[in-house]
Amino acid sequence: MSDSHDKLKLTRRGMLGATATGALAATTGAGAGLFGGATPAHAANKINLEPGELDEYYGFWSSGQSGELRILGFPSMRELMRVPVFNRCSATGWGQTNESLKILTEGLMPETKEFLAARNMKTYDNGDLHHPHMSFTDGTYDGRYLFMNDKANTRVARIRCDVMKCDKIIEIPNAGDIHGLRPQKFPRTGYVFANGEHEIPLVNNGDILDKPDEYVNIFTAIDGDTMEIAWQVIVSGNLDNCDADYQGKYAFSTSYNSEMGVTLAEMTENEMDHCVIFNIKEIEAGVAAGDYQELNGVKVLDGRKGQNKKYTRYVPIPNSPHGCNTAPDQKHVVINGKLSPTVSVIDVTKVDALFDQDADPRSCIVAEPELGLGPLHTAFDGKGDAFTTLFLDSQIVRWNIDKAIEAYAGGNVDPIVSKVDVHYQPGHNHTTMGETKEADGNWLITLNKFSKDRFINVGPLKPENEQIIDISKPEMKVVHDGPTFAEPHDVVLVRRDIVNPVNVWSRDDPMWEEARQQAAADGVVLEDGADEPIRDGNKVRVYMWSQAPMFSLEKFTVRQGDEVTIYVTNLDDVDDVTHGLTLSNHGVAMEVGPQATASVTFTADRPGVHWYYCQWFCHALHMEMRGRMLVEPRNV
Ligand code: RUQ
Ligand code: CUA
Repeated sequence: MSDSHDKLKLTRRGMLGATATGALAATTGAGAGLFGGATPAHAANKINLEPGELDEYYGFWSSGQSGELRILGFPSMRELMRVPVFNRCSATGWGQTNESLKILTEGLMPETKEFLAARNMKTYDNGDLHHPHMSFTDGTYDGRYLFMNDKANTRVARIRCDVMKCDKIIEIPNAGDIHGLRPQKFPRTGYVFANGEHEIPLVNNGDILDKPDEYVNIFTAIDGDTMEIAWQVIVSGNLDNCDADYQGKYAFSTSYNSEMGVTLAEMTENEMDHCVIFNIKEIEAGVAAGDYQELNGVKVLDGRKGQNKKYTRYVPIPNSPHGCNTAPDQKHVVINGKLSPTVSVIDVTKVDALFDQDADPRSCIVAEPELGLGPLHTAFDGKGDAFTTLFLDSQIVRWNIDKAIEAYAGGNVDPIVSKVDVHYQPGHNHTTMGETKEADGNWLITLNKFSKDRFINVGPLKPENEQIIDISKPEMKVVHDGPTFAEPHDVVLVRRDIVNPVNVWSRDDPMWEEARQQAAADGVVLEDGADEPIRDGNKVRVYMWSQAPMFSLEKFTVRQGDEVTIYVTNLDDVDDVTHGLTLSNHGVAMEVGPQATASVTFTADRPGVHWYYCQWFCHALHMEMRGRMLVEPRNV
C-alpha cells in the first residue's frame, strides 16, 4: 500500500516538476530544450539530444585511410551510416557485388585494369578518402551529390544523396595522388576541382625517373554531372588544398612545395610558396581555341609559371600553405600558412587585375594576420569571424576578418577575438553550413589528430578526437569530445532540410540495369525470379526474390566448377526491411535494400551442401530465412 502511495507521490512530484519546468520554459521563451532535463542552453545550441530526438544537421565525414564516407547526426555525433566508397565492406558486399564492381572498375584507366587483372585483383582494396563535399547551386548546398577524393589511388568518387550510395568512381589520368577537392560553388556544380598532390613525369611510363625537375603537377576539373574530365592544367609546384569562389570565375590551390623538391630539406627551403589561381573562363577559352595537348584522352593546358598565359597566376604566400577556405562573405579566401604563423586573405575582387593588368600578384592580398603556430584550416561563422586550427599550438583561434584587413592597412587593431585549447593537434575544422553563403554560426567542430589521454586507453593505436565548440558567444567553449577511427580528415555539416534521401529504392533505378538486361536476355523478370537456374555453358544464373521471411528458392543445384551468379530482388517495399544474402564458406555476402536488386558472381568449386542465409535481421523468422546451394561433384 505504502509502496504504491510513494510511487504515486513520486509520479505526482515528477509531473509537477515537469509542469513547473515547462511553465518556466514558456515564460523564458527557451522552448522545448528545457523539457526532460536536457541541457538548458539556447535551443539552437542544444547538444544533448534525448532518445528519439533528431539532429539538426547531417555531418558527412571522410574516413581517411579507411576509405569510406561516414554519416553522423550533428551535434549529437551519433554515427548513422557508413557508405563504402574506396574500401571493401563486409556488411554490404561493396567491392564484391556486380553492381559495386562495375562502379569501382568502369572509371579506371586501361593500364590500371591490366595491372589489377595481372594480380587477380578485381579492384583496389584500399583508398584514402580525405575531402567530402556536397554539390552546390547558387552558393549553397543542393542535396544532390557528395564528391570525394582518394589520395591513395588517384580517384574521385560521387555519392548520390537520394540513396546514399556511391554511383561513380573515376581515376584521374596524368595526375599523381588526388588530394584537395572542392565543388564549384557558383552558379552550380558544375565543375569539381581536384588537386594532384605528388608531382610525377607528365608521361609516367619510366622514360623519366630520378629527374624531379622534369616532374609536373596537374589541376583537374571534372564535370560533376557526367563525372568526365573537362580539362586539366599543368602547374609549377605541387598542389595541396583548393576552393572555388562565389562568382564562378576562379579556383584557388595551395602549394606547399613550390621548390618541387623531393627531400624534406628541399621541400621546405623557400620562405615563400604560393597559391595558384585558376581563371576558369580563360581556361575554357583555351580549350575552345585548341591550346592544349591531349594526354590519355584528356585536354591538358599549360599553366606553368613563365608561360605568360592567362590560365593561372601564382600568388606568393608564406610558407608551405595548406588549407584554402572561401569565406561566406563571398569575397575573401583564406590561405593557411602552416609553417608560417600567418594566414593570407585574398580579396577575390582584386584578382581580375592580376589577369587583366598583370598587377603584382600580392596585390590581391588584403590581410595577413599572425595567429599562432601551425595554421592548417579555417572555418567561418558567416558573421565576420573566422576560426583557424593551430596544429602546433593545439588551439582554435577566433579572429575577425574586417579587423585583420584594417590591421594590414596599418590600423592599430587586434584581429584576434579569442583562443581555446583543443586536444590535440587540430587539422580540419568546420562550422555548420560554413563553406556556403548560408553559414549560420552555431557550431564549430575540430578534427584533432591526437587524442592521447582524452579516452580510456585502447593500446598503442589511439583514436582521433573530434571536439565540438559552441561559437555562439565570443568566448568559445569546448562542449563535446568524440573519438573516431582512422582517420576523419574533413567533414561538412549540412542543414537537415537540404538532405532528403528516399526510404525505398525505385525499381527503375539504374544501379542494376545490367541485371535487368541479363534477366531479359534469359527470359526472366527480376521480380518473378526463376524456379530453376539458367545454364549457359558453365555459367549459371540463379534468379530469386526475397520477401520477409523467405527467399523464393529454398534450394538450387549447380555443378562443381560452375561460375554462378545469384540475383536477389527484394520485393519488400517497407521502410527499413533490408535483406541480405550470405553464402557460407564462399566469402559471399551482399545487402539487398527494399525494392533493390543485387547480384554476386563466384565459382562453385566446393562440392556439397552450402547454406545461404539473410544476414540482415528482418523478421521474427529471420533465422529461418535461408536456403541451400547443392554443388554436384565434377565427376558424377
Ligand atoms: S588535408 S589536415 Cu588531407 Cu584535408 Cu588538412
Ligand atoms: Cu531477411 Cu533477415
